[in-house]
Amino acid sequence: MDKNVLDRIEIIQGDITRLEVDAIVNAANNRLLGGGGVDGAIHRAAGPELLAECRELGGCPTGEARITKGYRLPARHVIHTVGPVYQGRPEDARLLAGCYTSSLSLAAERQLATIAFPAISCGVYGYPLADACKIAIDTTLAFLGEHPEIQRIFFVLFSDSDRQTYSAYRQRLA
Ligand code: AR6
Repeated sequence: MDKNVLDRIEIIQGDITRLEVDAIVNAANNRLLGGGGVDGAIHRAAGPELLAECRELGGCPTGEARITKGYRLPARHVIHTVGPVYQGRPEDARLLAGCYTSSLSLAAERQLATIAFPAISCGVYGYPLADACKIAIDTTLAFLGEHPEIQRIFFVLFSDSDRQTYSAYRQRLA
């Protein structure tokens, strides 16, 4: 693995709504009108202006992403992506990888240099964390290799055990 690329990803434990980055990624649903989990936390912290902008977007297909402003968040933008509900199909992995690629493509288009991801689909949507972690990191590393303008990706895990799973996988690649 190219060390420079691996050095551009950082794995941390914490609340993604607190991060001062160019964009945080939201694990949303197809309607993009808020919900529980990280989606609820982001809408609460961003304020009602976020929901108002989301209403204009008219939803988002699974595996794709849309971008809004960050409003009252420390992050400048929110990239809303919709992960698959885990059903153990090969399609799930393709859709989850699509969430990372679509989100990173939007960031690159807008020249955003620092982006933070939660563990998309790993809460209510039931994706096994160890499988999702490989997809998240492998897809992101491949994208970073082709996009030197993206400086830093943060993977923000809510629990310490989830952080350890991500850190262990990253270590295997070093
Ligand atoms: N910061 C970082 N990670 C968080 C935070 C936070 N503040 N809060 C939760 N997590 P989930 P999904 C972690 O369920 O599985 C919503 O209702 C959490 O521990 O938020 O993609 C949407 O509207 C888990 O590891 O998202 C959709 O309907 C991860 O974020 C549905 O849930 C994702 O858990 C999407 O489900």
